[in-house]
Amino acid sequence: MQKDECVGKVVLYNRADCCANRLEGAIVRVGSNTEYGQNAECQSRVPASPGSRIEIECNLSGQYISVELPRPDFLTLCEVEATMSTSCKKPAPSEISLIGKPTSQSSTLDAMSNSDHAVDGNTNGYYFRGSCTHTARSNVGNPWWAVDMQKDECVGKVVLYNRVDCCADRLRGAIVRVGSNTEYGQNAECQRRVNASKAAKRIEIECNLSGQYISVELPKWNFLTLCEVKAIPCSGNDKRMSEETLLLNWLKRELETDNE
Ligand SMILES: [Ca+2]
Repeated sequence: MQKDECVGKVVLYNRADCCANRLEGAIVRVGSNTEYGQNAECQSRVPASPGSRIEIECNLSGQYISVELPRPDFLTLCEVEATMSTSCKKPAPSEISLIGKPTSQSSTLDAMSNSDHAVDGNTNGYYFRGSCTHTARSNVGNPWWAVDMQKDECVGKVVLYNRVDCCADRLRGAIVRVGSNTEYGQNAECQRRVNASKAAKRIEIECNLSGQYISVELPKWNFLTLCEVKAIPCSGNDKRMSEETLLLNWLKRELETDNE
């Protein structure tokens, strides 16, 4: 639409000579992300046995309207109309910006490995491109890295970008925490640790925890390198869930410990 609009309803005009069912289940989205699949879904999908004119309630703001079939099939639209509204909900931000927020780490190898390289907005995993962190050789305690978000945030997910030129396995078993204790090791653990047998290039960890600090800690001594850390906010439901999640996580960990 070339600028942000508050879209009340989207009207789809379906093919009438045949094949009307191909539009069944289609997802209409409105938002400003050019990766349209990331934009918010309207209030309903195209129903079964759609007619020739389908109205979908949206009340969403954004620059783009997209229509997507949730399966491989022909997508035909004879016309798309949008009615404007004044009652749009503000879309939730898709990321908690960590760029430029204060960071720290247990030790720093050299000038190329500063802790703020994990929040410089660059996910490049080649260490010598200078956008990754790197702790020094030290046998004092487990290595850690932390960012101060400067206010309480509900963190739905933490995304870790691992080093790719070598040494990806150093991140195995890493523990991600979110909380407001400046002794980061006291904050609640996210729902799982980085896989203990293989660490991927990009690792998503579900958290659904609130707090001012995100920290990443290795469970034993090794070099800790992070090429970027991103945080995705909780969705509304996650926020309500976070207390229960804390308890469930604790139970899960207790059970895992019993099994070991
Ligand atoms: Ca970086």
